[in-house]
Amino acid sequence: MNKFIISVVFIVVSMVVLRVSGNELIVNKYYKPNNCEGKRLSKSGDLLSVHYVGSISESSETGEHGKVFDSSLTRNAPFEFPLGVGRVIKGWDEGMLDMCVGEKRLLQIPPDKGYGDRGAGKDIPGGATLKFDVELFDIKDAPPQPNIFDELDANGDLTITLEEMEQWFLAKRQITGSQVTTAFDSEDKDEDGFVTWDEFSGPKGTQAYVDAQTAKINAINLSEEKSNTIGEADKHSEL
Ligand SMILES: [Ca+2]
Ligand SMILES: [Ca+2]
Repeated sequence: MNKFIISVVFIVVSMVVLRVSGNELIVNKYYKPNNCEGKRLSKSGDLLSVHYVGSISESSETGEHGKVFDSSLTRNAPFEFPLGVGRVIKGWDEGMLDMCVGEKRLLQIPPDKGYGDRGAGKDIPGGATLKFDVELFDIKDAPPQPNIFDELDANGDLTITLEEMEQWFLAKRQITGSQVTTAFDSEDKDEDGFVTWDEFSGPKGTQAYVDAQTAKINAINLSEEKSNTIGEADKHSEL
């Protein structure tokens, strides 16, 4: 697998490095097909088909540098996933936007856009920076995804409380008691007692859902402010 990585690194046709700052996602667009211009580009909600090799980055603070932990090549089948809906790690959702079929990228993914402090499996320890060599094979329209976040967030305030999660599981008759608490704790990454949309790792719609929901919340707040003001005015008129 290392051979594969080394060979693609040397067949560098074009190199565009997007650096944001320090511990951020780095997207190295090292190969673009000639006919990429004007073609369909991957966007949030699309169903992507990719080949990938995942390894521990040379810049990682933990783990064995260069260690390949997963590869679709060994399975000989591209991996399919909906982009931008929280079904894969953030580094993928953000690092594979605006790609055309045939394009190849190297993603360097910091822990907070990868597997965080918990890690995953024996080869990805907590705090690991990951490197993914990805090639896009196909873009399709994704079937509509369920928005489990929205189902969980019963009062629509864009945060999930333990109580909301308990109610949801109660209705689904899936898990109860301490199992729900465990599920909740694993989602509430900053342990503040609320699961935000960013924290939630399940199917949760796209940014458009968050924007629409935020607009609703703002509208409600505004009308509450108004009725409070009217209430105040009434009080004064009584005086
Ligand atoms: Ca809520
Ligand atoms: Ca939280």
